[in-house]
Amino acid sequence: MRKALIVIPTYNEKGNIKSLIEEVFSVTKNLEIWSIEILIVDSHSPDGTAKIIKEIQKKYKEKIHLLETEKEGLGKAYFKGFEYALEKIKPYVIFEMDADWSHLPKYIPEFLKKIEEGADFVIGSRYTKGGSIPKNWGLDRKFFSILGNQVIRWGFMKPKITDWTSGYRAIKSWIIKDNLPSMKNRSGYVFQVAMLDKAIKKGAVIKQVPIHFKNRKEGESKINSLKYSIQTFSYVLTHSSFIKFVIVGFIGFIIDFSISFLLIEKANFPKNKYWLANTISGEIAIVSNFILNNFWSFSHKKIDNNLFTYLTKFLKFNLISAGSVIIQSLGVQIFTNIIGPQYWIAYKIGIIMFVIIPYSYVLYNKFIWKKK
Ligand SMILES: Nc1nc2c(ncn2[C@@H]2O[C@H](COP(=O)(O)OP(=O)(O)O)[C@@H](O)[C@H]2O)c(=O)[nH]1
Ligand SMILES: [Mg+2]
Repeated sequence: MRKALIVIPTYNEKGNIKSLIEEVFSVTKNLEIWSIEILIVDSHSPDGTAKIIKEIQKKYKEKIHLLETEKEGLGKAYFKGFEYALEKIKPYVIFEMDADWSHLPKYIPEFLKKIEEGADFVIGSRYTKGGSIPKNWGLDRKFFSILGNQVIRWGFMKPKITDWTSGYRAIKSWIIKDNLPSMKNRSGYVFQVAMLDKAIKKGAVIKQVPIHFKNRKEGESKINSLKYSIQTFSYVLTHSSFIKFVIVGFIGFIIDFSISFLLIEKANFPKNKYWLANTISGEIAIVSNFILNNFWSFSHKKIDNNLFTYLTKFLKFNLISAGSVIIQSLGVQIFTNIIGPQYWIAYKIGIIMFVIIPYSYVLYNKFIWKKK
């Protein structure tokens, strides 16, 4: 039997937790290769949630664990819970699940099936075909959740992952073990986003299960959407390879432009040597882009420390960059011939945004900074 541990953080969930625990055991009782245990992480709920757990522990014995922590938010509760789970319970898979019946236990077997099929990390997605959020959510909550997920999804350029902030997940323990040390100070949604981002960067196989997310049964929400949205947004800005790659491209553009300007205007390169000035500035920008991408944008996929690999990859990088130049010049010329010369700057910007950026990002990922 493989052990699957459902970690459920609770703060004032006395109206929900008993029936939820019973439902978890009821929907999983026929699973053949999985033994299910539950870890409740309760932050000294004043409503006496822990007392209810201690009562129900009499019935389920060692199947239910209780960890009592200080009230320091959801991220911290998960952090402490995971630490405890890895040290004391040693499960094969760890679930995250809310206590308020928003995450229906009936989906647990589907998550486990995906794990059996080879997934390392299964997300219960509200934003995929077959999933949903409650219709009566307020406009602000809908706005933060839907828009936030789109920003994260496209910021990380991972369109297949539709729900980054979902708190209903099954994760293999090795991922949590690897990631936990860097998660200590992550709170709320950022905790969820960071855990998933790090798993992807480690090469974990990610799968989704569609879920209908329900309104909480009893009690009230404790999450502050605006605060978490801002934190999450800044996490994406600082951790997305794609966004860093765009910034590096912009730095390259500035370098290219300034050096050619200096050579032509200040060092007085002769007219028939302008091509040389632009070649020098362009190549310096390419070298800078290559280094910045390797040590910053794609630092999780850094090129092996081997001179030959470096040189071949640098050569490929030059070829891809040459491709960009050709696409750009041809594109501007084609639009100029068709529409007219007056908008050439718009053509150039459009081609960079919609052709060059996706083209080079895809090729870099395919040929230079490949998944290990
Ligand atoms: N242990 C612990 N659990 C918390 C804390 N804050 C929220 N939770 C739990 O986290 C889950 C999600 O919280 P909830 O208020 O429903 O957030 P929402 O669904 O985003 O509105 C619930 O099971 C809460 O009881 C906390 O500080 N400590
Ligand atoms: Mg809730």
